[in-house]
Formats: sequence, structure tokens, C-alpha cells
Amino acid sequence: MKQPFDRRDGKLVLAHILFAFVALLLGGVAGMLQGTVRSGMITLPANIGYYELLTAHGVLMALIFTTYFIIGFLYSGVSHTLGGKLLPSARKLGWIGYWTMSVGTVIGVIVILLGKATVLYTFYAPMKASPWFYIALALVVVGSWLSGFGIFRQYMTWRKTNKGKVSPLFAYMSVVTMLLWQIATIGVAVEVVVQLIPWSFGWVDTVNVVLSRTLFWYFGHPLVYFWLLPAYICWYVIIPKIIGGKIFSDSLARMSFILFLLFSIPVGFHHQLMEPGISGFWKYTQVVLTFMVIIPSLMTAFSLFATFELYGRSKGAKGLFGWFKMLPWKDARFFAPFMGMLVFIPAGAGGIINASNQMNAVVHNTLWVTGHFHLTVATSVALTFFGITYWLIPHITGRVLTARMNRLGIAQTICWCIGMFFMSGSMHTVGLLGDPRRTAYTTYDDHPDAILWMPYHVAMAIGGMILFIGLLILAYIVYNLMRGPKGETEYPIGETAEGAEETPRYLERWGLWVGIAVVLILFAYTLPLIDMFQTTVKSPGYVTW
Ligand code: HAS
Ligand code: CU
Repeated sequence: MKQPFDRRDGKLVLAHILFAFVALLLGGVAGMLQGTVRSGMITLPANIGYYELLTAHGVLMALIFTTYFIIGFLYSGVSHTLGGKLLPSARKLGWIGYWTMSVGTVIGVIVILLGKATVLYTFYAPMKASPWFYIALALVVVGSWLSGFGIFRQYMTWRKTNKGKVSPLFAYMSVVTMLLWQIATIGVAVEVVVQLIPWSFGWVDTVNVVLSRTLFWYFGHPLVYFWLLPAYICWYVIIPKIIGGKIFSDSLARMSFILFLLFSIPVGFHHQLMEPGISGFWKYTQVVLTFMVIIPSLMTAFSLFATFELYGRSKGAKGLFGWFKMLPWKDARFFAPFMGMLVFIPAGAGGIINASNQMNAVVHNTLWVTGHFHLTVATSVALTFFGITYWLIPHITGRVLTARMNRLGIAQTICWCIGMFFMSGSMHTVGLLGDPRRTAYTTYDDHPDAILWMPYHVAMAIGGMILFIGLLILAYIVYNLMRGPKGETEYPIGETAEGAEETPRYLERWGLWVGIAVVLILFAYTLPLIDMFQTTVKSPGYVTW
């Protein structure tokens, strides 16, 4: 499929990808600085302190880098698989979305750096930021909705003109990802627009804290799958092509995405297990649903192993693990996402620990959780996105990945994994020793036993430095990809293995799936929300910094 990319589509995609990398770089600088500022090694102008940097780091990396990259990547695949170019209306929605999000991002970052929104990326009330911070967030969300509508539009038009055909897997998965996003962001939009903006302008005096956190996590958990699913698109659809193999099963892949749509939203309480004001029964219910959403990840693991093994055996691999040697280890487009998969095994296991009520009591609000998400989003997802970049940018710009950049991509991956091993490994361990997250200083630090934590902090800092070097290598690679030698780069889309079962049509009955998702959400949230309206004590706002 060596068809060149439509130039206008390429521009839209590239604008998203490059914005994402600028955000990643700035977020990385903030991440680097926060440790040095906390330990007093340096002082920054305008009193920019640990919490400002931590907020900027979280917002830029977790919210901005991911959202831009994902929208860019999905648009590229939708354009490529649904007709070869975007409809003018879809492209237009993409651009309006892009500019709306960008205005929001710029306002948000300025307000954070001015020290008016030091509320971290989860912006928990009753910490009260400037209204402009919340307005900025609202703009980012609204912008992403518009982009989502563009993707739906392209898909619906394709279906109308291709009646009776099964849609391409990439496009199908993009639709699920964006549906999940649209349903989930309703929660945070209501929180921001109905609760936080009026309160931060001073139009109302108090805020219902439990309600705001519940609305946040109604969004916050599916948010992590909004990051994960595009990585899964790469693992299911792109990786088989890159290794020269086949997709194990198209229907299994679609089914796993549908399970994400159903079960990733009614589970937000697993972030609130230690919070008062929510009855044990509903926490228990949502934990059961959380365990349901582990299933599609296990299906994914199974399916990937099958793809790898089938490919290896087709090349003559013998024995139980002979296929392992056959994989293209020297190809950065494979190696980076593969390391992401490998890391996702312990990362996912950590998630299962978090979701278990009793163990959550041990790890909640400790650095263990920070360790968890640096493995999941900052390694599994991030490395996969880097792997995508190595062919996506050359494909769009009509260039090729040189052998030197490929080698550097492999070095970047190794650097990232070593850095994360030190940083996330020590976060996990010191978290188990009780070291709190999100804190520059606590009186615990004065206790003689706190000395136990120190070596882990040193290891975290060393890991952080290695990661920063990894980021600089990445920036260098991206810069070079934009200027590489002219040539053709394929957009790798895998094909389904022969003998795989036919894809059942009901997987594309959106009314049915969205309907079930809504029922599950209503089941998991209606009674707890009624409770929160009736019993909760409201709080005034606090500026804690
Ligand atoms: Fe999580 C907290 C539970 C997955 C991100 N999570 C967080 C936070 C973030 C985050 C950002 O229940 C912190 C939020 C904050 O600031 O407070 N998480 C889970 C569970 C899963 C999970 C059950 N999390 C993720 C993913 C994330 C992410 C994915 C980002 C992308 N998480 C929690 C809980 C908390 C939490 C609690 C709250 C903690 C607290 O107390 O605050 C599951 O989805 C995980 C399932 C995954 C698996 C792994 C499958 C493995 C695969 C790889 C196969 C590998 C192959 C390689 C084929 C079961 C698919 C081949 C290998 C060879 C050797 C050949
Ligand atoms: Cu979660």
C-alpha cells in the first residue's frame, strides 16, 4: 500500500504530531526541573516551584502530548484506510479542533507558569485555580470533540458508500476510541463547566467536593484507555505488518475494543476507594467492573503472542520459544512498541494490585501509584507512540527512515527503558515503604526512619536524568525525520491471517454497544450520585500554594 499521503491531510496530521512533541519536550523539562527545585539545588525565576512544575509536567505530558498525538495518529489512519483522503468537512473539523485545543493549551500553560493554577493535572477541588485554567481545559475538551466528529463523519460516509462491507480494522478501532472519549469527557466537562468555573469566578461560594472528584474519575479512568487504545491499534494492526506476519483475528481485536467501550467507564471509583462519602457496595460493584476491563487486555496479550508465534513458525521456528528469535529486533518500528508491550506486563499487574481494595489501602497516595503510571502511559504507551513516529513522519513527508536514525531509535528505546527501570522501580519500592506522592516536603521527612527513602530518591533522580537524555535523543530523531532523504515509506496496515473466522456484522451495531455502555454507566453511577447530592458537605475554595 505505497500510496502517497494526501498533502492536505499530511499537514493536519503533522501539525498534531509536532505539537505533541513540543509539549513532550517542555513537559520533560518541567519534569527534570521539579526534582532539582525540590531538593533546593536550583531556584527558578518568578518563584516557579515544585508544584507549578509538577502541574506543568502532568498537564503537558499526560493531557497534551497524548491527546495531540492520538488525534494526529487516528486521523492519519482514518484518512489512509477510508478512501485514501479525508473529506473536506472532516479535515475542516480536524483543523478547528486543532486550533481550539491549541488556544486552550497556550492559555493553560501560561496560567500554570504564572502560579495561578497549581492544582496538578487532576485539579482536585477544593484547591481553587484561576477560572482561566478551567476555561483552558474546557477548550481542549471541546476541540477534541470536534476532531472526534471529523473521524465519525469520515467513517459514516464510508459506510454509506460501502454498504455491506466490513469497515477497515484501523478505522473501526478509531471510532471506538473516539466514542469512548466523547462519552467519558462528558463527566469532566460537567465538572468544569457546571461546578468549577462558576465557583472559581466567585459566582457561588462552595463546591461539592465528592461530586467533583466523582465526575473527574468518571472521566479519569477511561482517559487512561484513551491513551492505551491507540497503542493497541499499533499492536493489533501495524505491528503484524511490520514483522511480516498477520493479524491473528480481526473479530477478536474488534471484540476487545468493544469490551473497552463497555467496561472502561463505569469504574472510576477504583480511584476513590479510600475516599469517604461513597458506600462500600458501590465501590465493590465498580471494582468488579474494573476486573472485567482487564479481560480485553488479556485478550490482547493472547492475540499478540499468537501473531508472533504464527509468524515465527511460518519462518521455520522450532520448539516452544524458537519464534522469539525470528522477530525483527533491529527494526526500531518494532523494537520500541515491543518494549512497550513487555513493560505492560508488570505495569498491568500493578494496576490489578491497585484495583484490589485491601492492597489499594497500602499503595494509595504513595509513590507506588506514580510508578504505576510511569510504566503504563509513560512507557508502554509512549514507546509505542515513538515507534509509530519512526514511520509516520517519513510517510507523510515523503522521506525515509535512515539506518542511522533507526539505530538511534533503538538506542532511544533502551535509554528510555533503563531510565524507567530506575525511576519507576524505585517509585514502586519506596511507595511500599509509605513515601507519599504529590508532596515536596512532609514532616515524615524529619523522622529518622525517613532516611530509608533517600536512596530511592537518588535512584529516581538518576532515572529521571537518563529519561531526559532519552527525550533529547528523541527530539533529535524527530528533527532528522523531518529532513531525511526523499523516498517512499509505507503506511503499514496488517492483514488478517488466513483461516481466521469471519467478522460478525453485529460488532458494527453502534446503537447496541453504546446502549449497553450507557446502561452500565447508569447502573454504576445513578444511586451513588443521588447519595452525593443528598448528603455531601460543601467546601469553600482554597489556594494552598
Ligand atoms: Fe492504572 C491509577 C488500576 C491500567 C494509568 N493508572 C492510575 C493512574 C494513572 C493510570 C495515570 O484500581 C494515576 C491517576 C492519578 O493521578 O491518581 N490501571 C488499573 C488497572 C489497569 C490499569 C486494573 N492505568 C492503566 C493504564 C494506564 C493507567 C493502561 C495508562 C495508559 N490504576 C488502577 C487503579 C489506580 C490506577 C486502581 C488508582 C490507584 C490509586 O490508589 O490512586 C488494567 O487495565 C491493566 C490491565 C493490563 C494487563 C496487562 C496485559 C498485557 C499486555 C502485554 C502483552 C505483551 C506481549 C509481549 C505480547 C492485564 C497486553 C510479548 C512478550 C514476550 C516475552 C514475547
Ligand atoms: Cu483507573
